[in-house]
Amino acid sequence: MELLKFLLHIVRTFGLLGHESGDLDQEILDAGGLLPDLPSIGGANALVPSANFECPNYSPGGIEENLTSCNTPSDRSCWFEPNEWWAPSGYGINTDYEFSWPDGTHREYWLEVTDGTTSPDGYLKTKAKLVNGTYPGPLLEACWGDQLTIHVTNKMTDNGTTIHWHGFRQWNSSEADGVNATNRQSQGVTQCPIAPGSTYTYKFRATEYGHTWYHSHYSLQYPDGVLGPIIIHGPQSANYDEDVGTVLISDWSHETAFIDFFKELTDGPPPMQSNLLQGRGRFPCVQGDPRCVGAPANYYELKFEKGKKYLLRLINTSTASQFKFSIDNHNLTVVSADFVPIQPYQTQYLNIGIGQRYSVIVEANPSGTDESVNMDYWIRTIPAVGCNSIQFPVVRTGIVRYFTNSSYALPVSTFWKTQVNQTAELDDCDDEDMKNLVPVVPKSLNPGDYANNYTSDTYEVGMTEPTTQNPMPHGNYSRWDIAMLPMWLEWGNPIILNLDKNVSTLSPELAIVPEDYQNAWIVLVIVGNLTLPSGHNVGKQSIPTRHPIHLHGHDFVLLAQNDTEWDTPTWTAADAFNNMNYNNPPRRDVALLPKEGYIVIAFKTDNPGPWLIHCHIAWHASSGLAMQIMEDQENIERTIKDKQAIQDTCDAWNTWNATMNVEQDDSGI
Ligand SMILES: *[C@@H]1O[C@H](CO)[C@@H](O)[C@H](O)[C@H]1NC(C)=O
Ligand SMILES: *[C@@H]1O[C@H](CO)[C@@H](O)[C@H](O)[C@H]1NC(C)=O
Ligand SMILES: *[C@@H]1O[C@H](CO)[C@@H](O)[C@H](O)[C@H]1NC(C)=O
Ligand SMILES: *[C@@H]1O[C@H](CO)[C@@H](O)[C@H](O)[C@H]1NC(C)=O
Ligand SMILES: *[C@@H]1O[C@H](CO)[C@@H](O)[C@H](O)[C@H]1NC(C)=O
Ligand SMILES: *[C@@H]1O[C@H](CO)[C@@H](O)[C@H](O)[C@H]1NC(C)=O
Ligand SMILES: *[C@@H]1O[C@H](CO)[C@@H](O)[C@H](O)[C@H]1NC(C)=O
Ligand SMILES: *[C@@H]1O[C@H](CO)[C@@H](O)[C@H](O)[C@H]1NC(C)=O
Ligand SMILES: *[C@@H]1O[C@H](CO)[C@@H](O)[C@H](O)[C@H]1NC(C)=O
Ligand SMILES: *[C@@H]1O[C@H](CO)[C@@H](O)[C@H](O)[C@H]1NC(C)=O
Ligand SMILES: *[C@@H]1O[C@H](CO)[C@@H](O)[C@H](O)[C@H]1NC(C)=O
Ligand SMILES: *[C@H]1O[C@H](CO)[C@@H](O)[C@H](O)[C@H]1NC(C)=O
Ligand SMILES: [Cu+2]
Repeated sequence: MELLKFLLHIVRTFGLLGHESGDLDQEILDAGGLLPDLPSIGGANALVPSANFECPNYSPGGIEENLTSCNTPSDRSCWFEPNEWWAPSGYGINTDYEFSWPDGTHREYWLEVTDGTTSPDGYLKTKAKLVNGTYPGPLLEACWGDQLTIHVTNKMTDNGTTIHWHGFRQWNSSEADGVNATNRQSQGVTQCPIAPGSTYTYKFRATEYGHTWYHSHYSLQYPDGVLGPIIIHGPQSANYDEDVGTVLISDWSHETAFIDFFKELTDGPPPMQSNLLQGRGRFPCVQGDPRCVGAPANYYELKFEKGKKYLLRLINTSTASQFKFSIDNHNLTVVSADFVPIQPYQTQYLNIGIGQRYSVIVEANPSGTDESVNMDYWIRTIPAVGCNSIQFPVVRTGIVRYFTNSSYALPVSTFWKTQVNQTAELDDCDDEDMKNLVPVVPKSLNPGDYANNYTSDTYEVGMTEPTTQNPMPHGNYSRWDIAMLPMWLEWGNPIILNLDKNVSTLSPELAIVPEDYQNAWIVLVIVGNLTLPSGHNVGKQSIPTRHPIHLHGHDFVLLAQNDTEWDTPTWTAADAFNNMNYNNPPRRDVALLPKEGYIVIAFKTDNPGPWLIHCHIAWHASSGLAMQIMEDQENIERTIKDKQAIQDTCDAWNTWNATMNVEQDDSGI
């Protein structure tokens, strides 16, 4: 019960910092203003898929030369028609992309990471870090099966960088996973950081399709702006007319994350100032503050034509906040979770945890339509109570307008509140219900299939607290952990260059967990450690909280997600295992570990590599809530295509650092 008090304390603190969460039709924080004639869907950041992207007839000279595209507005499930010689089953939503994908073509992209300034919410962030000078960074597009070559150049002056391609399985290409090594006593994962002035080339195949994001995995760099969306064109499980592209939902801090992190270590979660939709927010600036440069003129807008169906590709790129997404008077039909196509289901709100993605189809057919009046509707992103620290949240963050009936003024539409139990809906920050996330391509496991049983593979997410006898290394702070010790990597010496070593001889701070199996199911039980560390202070971050857990290298199956305690006399681990859903459970790459509860996930060891598993709350990952799953160690080496490039990157990093003497101040990821 004491725990509950802590939580209430936090909730109230955040409430005081911010708004009255219950009042969803509060006055808008800034004038907003009348909106002039607007550009087409998407707006300034060019996050819209190119109209003429060559997909799926994308491979002149490749095997697809002889295949016929079949992806049309009336059948989005089809990609290539069956062809007796070249693809007897064709390619489409029922293809198991873990084993089969079109040949695709080769696409090459160049990205530059720079220091910069940006003001997405009208307030200047002076120490931003940007991809190609923009926040969010440019949209990368490809087609299912394409081979991607992406050159990343570090043009910053005082940071290394690495880019992680979130959710890609990186089958046989762990060297392209973009997870650097950190510092002094420990070692990195799949590469060294790219030193200023250097370039690293990532090569991998898009065996999956859908949408995702790329982001820096160098320390706390992504909250400062190093991220952008990716679309891999492919089939969908329901039909739509237009793809309006990726929609990024995020929190935003005016301070650099490197500084915010010290607040996290010393005082608990630092406040974030704003929330953004598609890189736009509205911060209530104090007049005369020189950093107050004015909010973006327009809200993020979608222009709808009545009767059409639109595909929205939502991504939560937050640092620490949870939201609910909704559009007044419009249902959302959810068709994919992360990269995995699911049986469509309808909802009015969608909970999106950090790092998670959902594709939704919105039919331009609002409830209660009266075509004699204006048809403009708010898009809302509501920070979940108890799951955000946004000081000045703006609930109404975007607008849907109908071509024929728009007022071009701010909408007067109201929240779905007449149709739901508002109290119940707002007072949580949960994942979508597991029961709704039914993959199109079914996969099941037999309870006897797994190599490790639950007793040997349970991990407790907890907080390691320094004591007088045992001060914490790397700064005497409390740190989150999942593998007993908070992770601390060594940037200059990644694990990928140490594959000949026995894991047991490496530093425990690297948090390496060997899984030396081939084609076996590995079941991981991840539970919250409910024992508070000694010396725990009310209000500190060691309060049991929710953690969005992300695994690299695999889509995992989610066997259980429960907000009650693991392995109690009345509900033992054996009871839990007997009651899990083994029959086509949800598959994805991020799942929320409920506060004080547990998740049970499983994956098949068919992709040799050192794969990170970590909390996607940036503060927690930096603090140490991460471990490296060393999958099938003896076979990793043969999957590495260009070891020299990895070595060269390390040499450049170590040379640069020899003069800069960069201090690693966090786990490294
Ligand atoms: C396409 O089919 C033609 C006729 O069967 C064949 O000559 C050609 O090699 C095929 N193209 C590819 C890329 O396989
Ligand atoms: C990023 O910027 C570089 C340098 O201007 C340019 O060559 C490249 O095409 C840009 N990349 C994308 C994806 O727009
Ligand atoms: C990265 O750059 C920020 C300033 O932009 C600096 O505060 C931080 O110490 C640097 N950290 C590392 C590890 O390079
Ligand atoms: C990875 O390697 C395995 C075994 O060699 C092979 O069957 C599979 O097709 C490879 N995957 C990719 C994406 O190339
Ligand atoms: C940089 O090099 C110094 C020694 O020259 C070392 O102490 C430090 O850990 C290195 N920093 C990183 C981030 O590798
Ligand atoms: C993004 O994830 C964070 C952390 O789980 C969560 O607080 C936030 O509400 C999510 N955003 C949306 C739009 O769901
Ligand atoms: C939204 O979905 C609900 C439940 O499926 C349904 O009753 C309602 O008619 C739908 N409303 C619209 C506007 O489609
Ligand atoms: C609405 O939700 C609250 C909180 O969960 C609950 O106490 C209340 O009974 C619910 N009301 C209805 C009408 O379901
Ligand atoms: C399950 O774990 C126990 C204890 O670690 C071990 O003795 C047993 O062999 C394991 N069983 C299987 C099937 O792995
Ligand atoms: C759980 O937390 C307590 C207090 O911090 C700690 O003593 C204990 O070792 C933790 N257990 C595990 C399995 O991490
Ligand atoms: C969650 O755990 C409780 C016991 O703690 C159990 O009664 C319940 O069935 C579990 N829920 C699911 C969905 O497994
Ligand atoms: C990469 O190195 C930086 C610098 O220490 C560190 O902050 C970051 O956590 C590292 N990333 C990984 C994945 O090790
Ligand atoms: Cu966490």
